[in-house]
Amino acid sequence: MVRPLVPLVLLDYKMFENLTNKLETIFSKLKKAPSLNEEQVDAGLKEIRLALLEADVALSVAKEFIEKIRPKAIGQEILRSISPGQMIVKIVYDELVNFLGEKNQELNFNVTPPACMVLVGLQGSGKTTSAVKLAKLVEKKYNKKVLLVSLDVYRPAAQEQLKILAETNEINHLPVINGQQPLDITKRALNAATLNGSDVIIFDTAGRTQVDLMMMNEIKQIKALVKPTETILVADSLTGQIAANVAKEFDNTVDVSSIILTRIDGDGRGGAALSMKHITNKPIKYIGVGEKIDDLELFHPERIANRILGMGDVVSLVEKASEGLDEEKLKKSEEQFRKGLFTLDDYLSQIRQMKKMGGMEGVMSLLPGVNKIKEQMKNASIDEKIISTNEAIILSMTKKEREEPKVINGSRKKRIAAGAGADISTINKLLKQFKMMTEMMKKMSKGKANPTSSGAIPDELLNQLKLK
Ligand SMILES: Nc1nc2c(ncn2[C@@H]2O[C@H](COP(=O)(O)OP(=O)(O)OP(=O)(O)O)[C@@H](O)[C@H]2O)c(=O)[nH]1
Ligand SMILES: [Mg+2]
Repeated sequence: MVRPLVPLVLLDYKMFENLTNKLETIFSKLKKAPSLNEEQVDAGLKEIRLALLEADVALSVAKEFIEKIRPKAIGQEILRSISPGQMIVKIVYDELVNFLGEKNQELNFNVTPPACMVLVGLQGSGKTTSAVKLAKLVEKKYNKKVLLVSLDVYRPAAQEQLKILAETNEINHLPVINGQQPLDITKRALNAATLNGSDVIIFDTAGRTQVDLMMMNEIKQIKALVKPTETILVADSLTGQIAANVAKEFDNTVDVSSIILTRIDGDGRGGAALSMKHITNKPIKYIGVGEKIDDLELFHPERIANRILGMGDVVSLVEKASEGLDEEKLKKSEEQFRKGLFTLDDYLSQIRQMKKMGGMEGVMSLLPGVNKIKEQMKNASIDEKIISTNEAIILSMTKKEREEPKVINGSRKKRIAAGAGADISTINKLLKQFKMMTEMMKKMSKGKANPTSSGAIPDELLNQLKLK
């Protein structure tokens, strides 16, 4: 599609290093259509499936997810201001967010106090750390008195670990009695909570290197005693597929009510979240984003979806594009352009669209993998002000001048310069830039230049965009 828009000219040269890039390549070979056709959707979804697998989503989950999306994507109208590739990414993203569940899921305290919460999970998944983080959060956010209890009598010093963390962070904890077994500790905790008026008891349990029967039985017994409002599975997002299988086993055996996903600050690509949600259909309520006490955040499906697709913020770009761009105007200027009637007025409206999208910087910051272009632009010292200056210059022109820039002679330039508060040389630059653009557009419309082939802004155009 020919796009005679300044911002989109730049967008066309952006470096899509990942998914969108692949999709664009695929779509360039497919026939253009006003809405996504089956061929496009199939080709796109193939890439999406790979992206999901790369993000550690379990194969079965990825497959199922793709099958769900397919019928929704076919026939979707493609916004004129974005490409089919971006459209597919947006559809997949929305679906991912939807699928990952609601954000701001509240913890359940709905019992006569104390409300008991039991944290379970594999060894090293982050249970103890999360127990303390959660205790702090419950105190701060819900203004409740918490008692922290360690039931990990198996790993040496595990109870001591919780005690130290609790003391450091000034949270009540049940004193350790050496040799006492988990069920007895649990009973003692219930008594202590009643005595000291705790609203919530958070139980940290022992981990295992794998799910085992004894561990599960113990959890079942504890649950029977305390009737928890929450049985929270603490799962390490870095373990990807394993985490999903573990989630399933835990859920089948001890019936999990919600999930805390830890180490979201790490390199994992978040696929575990999708798998886990898919397999257990239990809400992910919080995510661990670091080792410190405050590093526990409410789960935001958008962030995980972003991470899974590794898209930078293509999605907000698409959203901004659909909000900010006037489809009718776009269509008109595209037609104009095809007829060789692209004017400075059209150019002006593009400049304004670009401004709406947050200027050059704004547009660039939304794109994934554009670091190279950002560098390129920085080195070329493109001045943000160029947008406003060009706007002022065009606004100082008469209608005729905007439609037929070639009539702009020396005296007209002087008048425009005075009106816009700009130098004649800046006006010359703008006119040259405009001329170059129209020439480039003409070439593109005749299919002589493929803007996405090089993946970079051509030097000529870049030089023209330099203000100084
Ligand atoms: N970066 C990061 N580290 C975390 C996070 N959660 C826990 N950790 C770290 O992971 C390590 C293990 O955490 P623990 O809370 O002791 O894990 P656990 O599940 O209680 O381990 P066991 O009791 O041995 O089963 C610690 O070094 C924590 O600081 C997180 O969200 N991000
Ligand atoms: Mg522990």
